[in-house]
Amino acid sequence: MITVHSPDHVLRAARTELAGGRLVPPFECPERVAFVLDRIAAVGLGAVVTPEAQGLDPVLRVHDAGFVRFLETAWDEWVASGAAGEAIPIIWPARRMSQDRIPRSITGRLGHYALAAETSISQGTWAAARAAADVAVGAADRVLGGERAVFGLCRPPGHHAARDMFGGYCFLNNAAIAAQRLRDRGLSRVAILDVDFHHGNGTQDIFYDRDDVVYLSLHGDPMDAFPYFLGHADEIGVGAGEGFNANFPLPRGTLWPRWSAALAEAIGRARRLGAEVLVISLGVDTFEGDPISFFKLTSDDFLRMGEAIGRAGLPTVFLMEGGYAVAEIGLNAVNVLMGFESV
Ligand code: Q9C
Ligand code: ZN
Repeated sequence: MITVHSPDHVLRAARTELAGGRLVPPFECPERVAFVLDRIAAVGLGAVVTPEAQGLDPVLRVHDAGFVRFLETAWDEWVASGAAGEAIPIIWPARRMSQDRIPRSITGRLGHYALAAETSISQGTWAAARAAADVAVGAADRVLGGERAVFGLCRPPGHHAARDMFGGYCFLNNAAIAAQRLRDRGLSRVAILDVDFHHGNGTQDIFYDRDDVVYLSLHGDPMDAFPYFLGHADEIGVGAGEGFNANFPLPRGTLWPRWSAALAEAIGRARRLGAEVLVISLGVDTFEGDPISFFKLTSDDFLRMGEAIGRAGLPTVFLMEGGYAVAEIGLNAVNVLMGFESV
């Protein structure tokens, strides 16, 4: 399997994440990709190629132009405002506050465009986020060109990024950008299958009223897990999109038997809805050793996950999302790809 990868991911190297009332080194760090590349080389998965630069057109197909402009300029404005640390939002347009007037101040705009406070904007964040979008498009284009499956080693991840919001370590929604690319280049129905531990609130948001991109997600029950305010089983889509969104919230301590039963249901749904291609939001933070999640999948379970996805028999774009047990992320992510290839 070909891997698409951009060395520019290292430009996202924030020093701070707000966690437990402290500023700590971010869980979402550049070493994650280094471990995945090491494992790809160790098992001889296949060639690693650099993506073509795409410009912003594929990004603007799914993201708000004002939001994209904000991401582009936020760091420079933050520095110009005299702040010493990284850019972290401190206030939001919460209930009964105006949602539609976008403040002039960088602090006000951070609150307008953020959905969470753990994710600081740092120097280089925008360049890395753009490179991850190029990776997603590069992977989609290779599947359009006839590859059975391609791995886009995206970093930073994307599935929490909504049309006009960043957070949860995500800035641009790589999976949504890839799915839209597949639609724009001729496929009629795309299914995004999100196996990251967290619900992909951003992806759901982007496609919630559409029937041409199905969103299916297995994740920690939002009553107990980030992003807390989306990802319930009764969120089924709206308007033309009704019936084209399916959430499978699962409890603390979920093991392979229960997780894989939900996976089988999700894959069955994708097939019945007529998906021609799968985009997999491949987070491996479902691993038993993940420091911020609460499922209990083993490294061997990731092989079985890949096999189950392979048995769907559809062209597949894998895109990296989360996974914070850094020493095991390569083993776990590449196990999914090897399981897929074994089918
Ligand atoms: N103190 C992805 O997996 N909350 N994002 C973490 C840890 C944010 C995860 C709390 C989790 C975001 C792509
Ligand atoms: Zn995650």
